[in-house]
Amino acid sequence: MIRAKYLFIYLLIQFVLEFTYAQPQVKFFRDDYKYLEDTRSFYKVHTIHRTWENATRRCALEGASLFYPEDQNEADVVLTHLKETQPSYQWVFIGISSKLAKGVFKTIDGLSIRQVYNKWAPGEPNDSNGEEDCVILRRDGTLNDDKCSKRNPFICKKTLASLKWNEECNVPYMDYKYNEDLGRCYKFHLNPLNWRDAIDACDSENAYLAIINSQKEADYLVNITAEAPKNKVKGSHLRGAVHLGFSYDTSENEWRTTTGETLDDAGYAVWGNYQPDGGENEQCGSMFYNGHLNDISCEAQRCFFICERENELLNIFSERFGQ
Ligand SMILES: [Ca+2]
Ligand SMILES: [Ca+2]
Ligand SMILES: [Ca+2]
Repeated sequence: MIRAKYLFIYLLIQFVLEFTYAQPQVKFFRDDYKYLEDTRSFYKVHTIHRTWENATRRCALEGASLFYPEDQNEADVVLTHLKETQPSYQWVFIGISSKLAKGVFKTIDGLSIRQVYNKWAPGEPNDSNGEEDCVILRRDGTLNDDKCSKRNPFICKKTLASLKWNEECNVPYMDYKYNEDLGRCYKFHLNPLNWRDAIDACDSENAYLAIINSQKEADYLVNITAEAPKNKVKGSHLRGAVHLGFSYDTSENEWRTTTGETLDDAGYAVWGNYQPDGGENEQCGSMFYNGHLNDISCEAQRCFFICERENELLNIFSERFGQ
């Protein structure tokens, strides 16, 4: 009887696994991107206004690119989506500029504007004061050249066709690496964020801020931290520690992982010398580059972080059958 039950579960899991791998191209990129079937692409309307350069960089960091309409259909579809989600927005920066050569408008991937959506508002582009090299798309569907240093909303785009599926980790990010011993996938993020934003960043990739469950896992995180090209990242951020998924639970008066376990129950509670030392100012969790735990500010300090993810199906499989 028991054997039959397990056989059934085994077959069920096999079926689900096969189904999963037969269709790796699920229409998912990130939680914060919306898939539009009409253009077979994912879009995210960014509500934090940025300069054109910053908007371009932001999209690249998300593994996407600054949106521009390829044709009338895409302009219509995306403007409809914009009006539904952000009714007050009058325009967005798009991925077209004449930054390289005055008056020559090109897309961020090098196409002439004449090859894509090219519907200027009357009298535009006028290069007012000789200062307008970046293009905005207005809600009425017309284009205008504007100052690149202005801060505007913008949209990032990822086409379904450009999506590569990471089979081992079951995510659309090739930079998640599978560790066979631990049965988990990890990504070292080189974009410094504060702890709360790091939580969101992992979450949007269908992962979570890494939680150390064993000495072995701590050793591995120390390794990927050592190997990450951290020195190439310029700008001011805290060096020497990476955010991890634990914080101080003020109602329980103890440190707990984001899954609600005490550090001891989670399997690793090796603090650095004199840590935790920050009191009320440091109620979130991090790891020194040597693997020892450290309390850190939840908002004030930006640093690198590691996201962790498990393929739930594979996990059930290995727990039941020890494989
Ligand atoms: Ca203009
Ligand atoms: Ca873990
Ligand atoms: Ca500390």
